[in-house]
Amino acid sequence: MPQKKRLNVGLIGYGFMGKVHSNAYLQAPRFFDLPYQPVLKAVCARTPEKAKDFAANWGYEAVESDWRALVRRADIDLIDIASPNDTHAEIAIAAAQAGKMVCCEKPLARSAAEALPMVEAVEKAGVANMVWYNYRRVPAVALLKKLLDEGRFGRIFHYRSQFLQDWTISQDLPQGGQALWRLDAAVAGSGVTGDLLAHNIDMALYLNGPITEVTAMTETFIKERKHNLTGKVAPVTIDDASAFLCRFGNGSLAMFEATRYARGHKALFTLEINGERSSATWDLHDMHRLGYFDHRDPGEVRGWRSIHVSDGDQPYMGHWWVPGLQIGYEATFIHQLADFLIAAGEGKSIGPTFRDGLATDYVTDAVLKSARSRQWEKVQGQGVGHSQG
Ligand code: SOE
Repeated sequence: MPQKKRLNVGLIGYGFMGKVHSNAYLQAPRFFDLPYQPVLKAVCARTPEKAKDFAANWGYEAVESDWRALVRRADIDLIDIASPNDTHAEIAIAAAQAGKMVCCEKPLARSAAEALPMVEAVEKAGVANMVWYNYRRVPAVALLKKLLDEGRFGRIFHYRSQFLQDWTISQDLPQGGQALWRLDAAVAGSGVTGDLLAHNIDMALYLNGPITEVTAMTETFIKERKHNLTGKVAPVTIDDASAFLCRFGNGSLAMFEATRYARGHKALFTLEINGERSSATWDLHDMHRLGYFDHRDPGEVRGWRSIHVSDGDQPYMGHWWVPGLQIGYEATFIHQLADFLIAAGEGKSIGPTFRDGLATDYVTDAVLKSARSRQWEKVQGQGVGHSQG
């Protein structure tokens, strides 16, 4: 086998996302023919003991405790940011200035204002970049994108999407600190708007194009929680639930909802799209299935098809097992990394790039603004995205 170019990865953060990304670096070259061989060079985290355990488990060669030292290392080619949202901007800008490729966990930043200099930095440096909006790479979603691009749906009238969870219902759950920083707006930027709706929005921009205006409502059901860093009970600063109506540039109307208070739902990401000729449905709990209705089918047999996207000629599936067998959540990150590295090898970039991440941040900003103003709000920065990747 010809020698592949080594790509030395420096990972920042060792939580849930650090694991998922590390797994992708290990698995992607085993299932895809990539121009690079990722090497797990160093992991960086503030707690050295935990970072050492993480490094030993995943096979990182070294541990760093200061991300600046990691970024300065000449032997690192790619910086992967899997640390909390308030750290993304500073690290990404420094990494771009040091000429590294940069992969960043979603959302790109806490606001579009914070994300914009990140986009400028990667574009000025000309470094490959991407945001880990992994759900675009579910095979059934990739098939839906292909069917839309083929024009099978005709004019689009409606788009609706939800992301439902239930893990913050208990009043006793504290906020802030490690693992629970998603409940602290100073660190996360917002609650479910930036954490969950951002996924729905990225997917919608990818499938259905730009969103022009929104009207939103948010709610914080539990107003006070103990803060892990101070030990004191403090006001809750995040939105627990967020819903909005919007208009897309293509004239379609949409409804979006995300919450962490939908008892019984753990990660129910759903979408439906209705066009003039066809409709489609998808949900993450049954992620291999694409619901598809085509009005042009002969009347006698016309009806909803449930396509089990697991055959070798369907997106990504030819790289896995034999037809009909399933893959999981982690595979979406493997697909994204494979697409990213193949494109980088050709000097190209694939979406979601930082610029695409910025487009999503503009929409989440408008949602939060509208929830405060109780008015329709225009989405700023129209035309900043969206790549087709
Ligand atoms: C929140 O619970 C969370 O882990 C998000 O942060 C992820 O982005 C989402 O994919 C699953 O839910």
